[in-house]
Amino acid sequence: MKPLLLWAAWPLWLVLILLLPRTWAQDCQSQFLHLVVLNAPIGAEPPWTTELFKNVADKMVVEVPAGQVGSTTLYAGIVSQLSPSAAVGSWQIQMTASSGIKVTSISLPPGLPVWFTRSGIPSLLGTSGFYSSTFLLPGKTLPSRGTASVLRFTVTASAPQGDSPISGFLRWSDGCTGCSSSFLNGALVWDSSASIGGYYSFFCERQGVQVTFVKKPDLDARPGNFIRCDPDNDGKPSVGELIELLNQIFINGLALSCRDAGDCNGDREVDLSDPLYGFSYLLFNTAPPPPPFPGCGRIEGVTTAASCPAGSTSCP
Ligand SMILES: [Ca+2]
Ligand SMILES: [Ca+2]
Repeated sequence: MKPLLLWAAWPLWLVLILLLPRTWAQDCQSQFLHLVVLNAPIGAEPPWTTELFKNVADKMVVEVPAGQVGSTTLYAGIVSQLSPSAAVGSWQIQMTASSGIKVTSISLPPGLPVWFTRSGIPSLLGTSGFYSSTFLLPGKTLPSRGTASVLRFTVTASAPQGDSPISGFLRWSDGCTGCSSSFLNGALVWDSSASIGGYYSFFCERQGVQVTFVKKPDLDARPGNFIRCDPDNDGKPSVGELIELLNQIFINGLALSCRDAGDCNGDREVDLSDPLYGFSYLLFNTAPPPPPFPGCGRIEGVTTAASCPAGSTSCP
């Protein structure tokens, strides 16, 4: 390819460059500091490092009863565990919540280090994100090998829970409110021995956390287990209950607690053919009912809570 053609193909090169892995964000081993998202608060006393990383999360799934608005609590933690010289004097975080979730509160967890104070007001709460800054008390630094959870925030679903999952991404934002120069995703640390360039350093960080609210399974909506051709649910078929099934079909109307148990031939209907199928099996030893028979069970995708509610039979 001639040099001229190479230059003409610059849009292709640009795309390739943009697709290169962003290794800087994952290269945690070379960083002094980490900003992590925790799914649980951790203790107030050192050593914290092991517990911090045990609780690190990059995605959370929260079950929510139908109709309620989902909510969960996350913790931001700063870890300075890789270098004994990585002391932190103050820090600042910007976060943005994508649509689907919103941040509804931000606070310092109670009972955690007394050397924190907060300066700066949480703002822009909601899907547009928020800004907060936290400073250590004068003369204090974080321990050089890990620290406690430092910020607690509540993430709430943007709508009541329905059948569909509600998902959003909480991420550390681009840019810096009040900074004279822009910086990439990150929390900001300054007045710190971990600073790079004398002013601030970037965290080796989780880019954020995916929070997904899903409908909590309704236990009453589960299908039950049953034995086919056992319409009275006593564990086995009998002539007497098949006569009763005939009565229901022709005279009284079906009154089966588990409709599937009356479907002796397994064609998903309960009609005259079912007691006849059962009589034939019991009296003339013809083919047995299809599964679930003679033990308990259900047919996935066929048995439903409507056709055989949980607890409607003697089956476990
Ligand atoms: Ca029976
Ligand atoms: Ca049938």
